[in-house]
Amino acid sequence: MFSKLKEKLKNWTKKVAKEESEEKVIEIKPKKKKKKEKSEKAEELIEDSKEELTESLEDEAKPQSLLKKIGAKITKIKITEKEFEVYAEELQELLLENNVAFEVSEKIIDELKEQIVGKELLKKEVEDEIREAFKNIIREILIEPFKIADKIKEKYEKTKEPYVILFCGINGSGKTTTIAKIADNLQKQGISCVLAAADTFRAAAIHQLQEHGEKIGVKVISHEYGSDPAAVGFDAVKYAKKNLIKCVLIDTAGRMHTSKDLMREIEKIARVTKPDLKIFVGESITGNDAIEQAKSFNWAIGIDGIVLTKADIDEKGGTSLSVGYITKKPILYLGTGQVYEDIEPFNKEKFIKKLGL
Ligand SMILES: Nc1nc2c(ncn2[C@@H]2O[C@H](COP(=O)(O)OP(=O)(O)OP(=O)(O)O)[C@@H](O)[C@H]2O)c(=O)[nH]1
Ligand SMILES: [Mg+2]
Repeated sequence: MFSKLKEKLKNWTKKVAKEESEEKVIEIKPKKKKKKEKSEKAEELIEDSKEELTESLEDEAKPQSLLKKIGAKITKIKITEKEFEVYAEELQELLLENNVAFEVSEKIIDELKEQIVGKELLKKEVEDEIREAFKNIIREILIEPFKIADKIKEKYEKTKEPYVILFCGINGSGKTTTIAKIADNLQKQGISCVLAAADTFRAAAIHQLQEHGEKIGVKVISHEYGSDPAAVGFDAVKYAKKNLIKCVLIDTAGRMHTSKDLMREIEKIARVTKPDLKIFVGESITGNDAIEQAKSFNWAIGIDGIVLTKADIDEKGGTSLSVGYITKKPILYLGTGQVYEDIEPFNKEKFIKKLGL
């Protein structure tokens, strides 16, 4: 991820450090003794030499004074706005290439500028300082995810009611697979689940969910193809309440975020099933498209969290940064493959580590 970032940072710091004009060399030299006038009296000379002897003995006892004698050189530099602009341009290009949205890249650069420009830094520390500042900005941008299992348990303990999760996203983003992965994971933690086959539109969609249900041992509530998806969700919630099942996961048909009719339909599903959590499922490889989709679904039903799938085939990584920042919603999971275990709770520090800085 962001594989060239480290390299670019190194090249740039080398360039900046070479700029003699901006360099400030602080040279600490030993304190010079004032020359005595020839005309000074002999007694004065004797007194002086006594004084010098005591001073030099004292100096030797202090390591700092030893440094003074050597005349240590400490090189410091200050990065000017002009120098930063050169770096900023290269950095922005790199961020955009790695699926970071323009708006997010601007935010990163502005923050970095504030933290770096005009600050007096030790030459050897420049690279580390920029690297640390960059990591801290990313840390701030990413929203801390919560654990779904905790939310489910919390609700169940308080109300004995099921926790309802509605999944939405465009066609083929990985909704059905993600639902099966999450349900499997929850069941393994002792949290009972039921699935709602509310994609009554796409041929074989109900069958696909039923197959997953059989494999992971989870009941699937379904109606006929072409029936009202909101009614399927409603029935699944009813079933869960009756059978004291802790979590309902509602699968929905893939829909383009630009289709008004289909967005109205998901609004209805949300109205009828009253989900506790609305999850947008997007592909991490799509970059700016995923951001536009997340924005539209958020506008239509108000999403609470995000799952980014296909992270296993995404070499860029910027989508997580951008979708999270723009929607101000946490990334809850990353889909990392096609089998049930291929799902990872999103971890900010792990993400930062992957940046390779
Ligand atoms: N590599 C990889 N493939 C994935 C991941 N998640 C899902 N897929 C694959 O993506 C394809 C589509 O997945 P589905 O779960 O059917 O997607 P969907 O959003 O339900 O699709 P529609 O119902 O048609 O809108 C399948 O081939 C999945 O195996 C992932 O994290 N990594
Ligand atoms: Mg599906």
